[in-house]
Amino acid sequence: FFFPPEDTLAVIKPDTERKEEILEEIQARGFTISHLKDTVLSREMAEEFYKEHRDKPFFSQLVDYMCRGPCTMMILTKENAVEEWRAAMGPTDPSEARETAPDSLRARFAKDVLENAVHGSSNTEHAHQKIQFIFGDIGSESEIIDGDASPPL
Ligand code: DGI
Repeated sequence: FFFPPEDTLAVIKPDTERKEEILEEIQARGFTISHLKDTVLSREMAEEFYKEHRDKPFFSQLVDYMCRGPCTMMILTKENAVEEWRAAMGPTDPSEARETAPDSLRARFAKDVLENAVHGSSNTEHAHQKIQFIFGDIGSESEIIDGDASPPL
């Protein structure tokens, strides 16, 4: 199969030890780090970022964790990046990751199911949304502009 290059949003979550090793791993696995910035999320931003989980029992813990310190926000680019970054991270819970995907980043670097070191978008639609949310206009730089469009009267 041929996969065109695509972008995904990846995050190294607060208090992740061995961040440098994770950055090296990302490159060793063939991802290009197209953009990178460290951001401390406000509570409001963390709530928006994880709004899909608003009704989960762990939501407030998750928000606390995500705004506890700087997150390293990245746009990763690679063929099939969304799926490949999910595979590189491994399962949400590191105890499961150590069983089923011992080479994955969560198997190696996550503390527990909540403090699991890394985030990655689960599909291309989320990837576009979250890249826009975190990086703003950078996320739309490859959008095709309709040159024939006339301004509304
Ligand atoms: O896409 P993932 O990050 O692998 O997993 P997800 O979208 O289901 O959950 C988002 C985050 O919420 C996850 O990275 C850590 C946290 N989380 C998920 N399931 C649990 C959890 N936290 C706790 N405390 N307990 C859970 O069962």
